[in-house]
Amino acid sequence: MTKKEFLYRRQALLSKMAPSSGALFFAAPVIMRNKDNAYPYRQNSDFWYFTGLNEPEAALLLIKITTYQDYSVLFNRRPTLQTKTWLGPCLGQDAAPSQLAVDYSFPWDTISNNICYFLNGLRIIYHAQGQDKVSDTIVSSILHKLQNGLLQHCSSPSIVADWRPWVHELRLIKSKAEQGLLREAGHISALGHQRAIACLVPDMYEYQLEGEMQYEFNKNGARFTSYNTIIGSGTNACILHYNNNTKKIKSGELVLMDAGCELQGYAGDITRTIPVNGIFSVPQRAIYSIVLDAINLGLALYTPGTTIFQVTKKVTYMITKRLMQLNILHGNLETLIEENAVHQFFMHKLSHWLGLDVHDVGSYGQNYDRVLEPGMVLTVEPGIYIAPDASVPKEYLGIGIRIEDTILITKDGNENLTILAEKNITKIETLMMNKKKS
Ligand SMILES: [Mn+2]
Repeated sequence: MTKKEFLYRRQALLSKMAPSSGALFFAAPVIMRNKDNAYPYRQNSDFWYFTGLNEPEAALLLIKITTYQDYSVLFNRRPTLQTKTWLGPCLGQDAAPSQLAVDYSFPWDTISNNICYFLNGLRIIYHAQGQDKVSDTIVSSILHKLQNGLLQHCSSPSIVADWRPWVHELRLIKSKAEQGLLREAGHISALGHQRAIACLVPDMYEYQLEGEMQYEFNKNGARFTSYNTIIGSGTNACILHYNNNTKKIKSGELVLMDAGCELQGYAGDITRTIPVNGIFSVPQRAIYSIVLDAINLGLALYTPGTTIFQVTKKVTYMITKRLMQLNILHGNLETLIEENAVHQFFMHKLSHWLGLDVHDVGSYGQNYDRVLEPGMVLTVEPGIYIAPDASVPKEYLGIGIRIEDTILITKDGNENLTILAEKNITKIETLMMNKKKS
């Protein structure tokens, strides 16, 4: 991501801000896993979007004086011998202006005192309240100081507003550079799924398959996954957010694998469901075919000008009809549609935005009627989950299948960013069979 792109993003936000205002963005805090041992650090997506700085204890302040006059201030870690020894090098104040294209940089430990002077006299402060305690505390203590005249000759902004609606609208439309990273994240995620198919054998544990994916992501330059990998074999596939990944994978089962890598902050998101012994059984194949036809319908229908609502409606109609043919749903088709009867087997949304967050920000509109535009990136992920105790013909009990791709809306349709991960029945069976031979 170039400096120019970060400057462009800040300008896009500044153009929305009122004159005499400031917007504050905070780095994510370090989160402890146990005692003095932290979780791997993940930057706050909005802070990352405007700075590209992957350090905790940092804040960006954008100030708009007038339409023609604005500047930026970064507060970041002070490079001391102590931090250098224990944490390694950090960007520091000297390098920040040239590296991150900010006008000023001050040590993080001075934020409470210094920031007052920048906010003094402004009318509005934009802040995302409730994201984390540290930033809320800093902002409220600054406002308290200013409002109560604790600093002489200083006056406080009288309005606290939220920058999220603007910023999240900006993040929804992906630039060329972002599209490139999402394409690459999709590609590497697909390589992970390819490896999983190549490694899958009966009697391995779900977490071992997870490890194979992780290895492939790492090998291709992505250090982390973009969310907790789901490897659900057998009936675990029916648990939507299953991620214990501790069960032994058995021959005859399906294994649902929902995994994606994170590349420079951008998420991959793919789900595939594979027969462990290499061949879909008749009931597995019957359900799989419905989900496969559903995703293919979704992939064909997503174009600019349509909405997630419209596409979901057509996909749901098709799934309902097909579940009736299998005697899983019965009654009158139109009534079943009206009652959304399919919801008991397909209980999540067909699509979500994807970007710096796996469930990315940006308004879906009322009832998902946001009109799709080129540059939007979203998933297509129909699923059918038949709980072990559902009232359906018994051969279908415990089958859980989801197939998920990520697409970029283009000028005349969409580009499938995860097409490399195989989902066609014959091709999956061939891949599994050739593996046995070799
Ligand atoms: Mn997803």
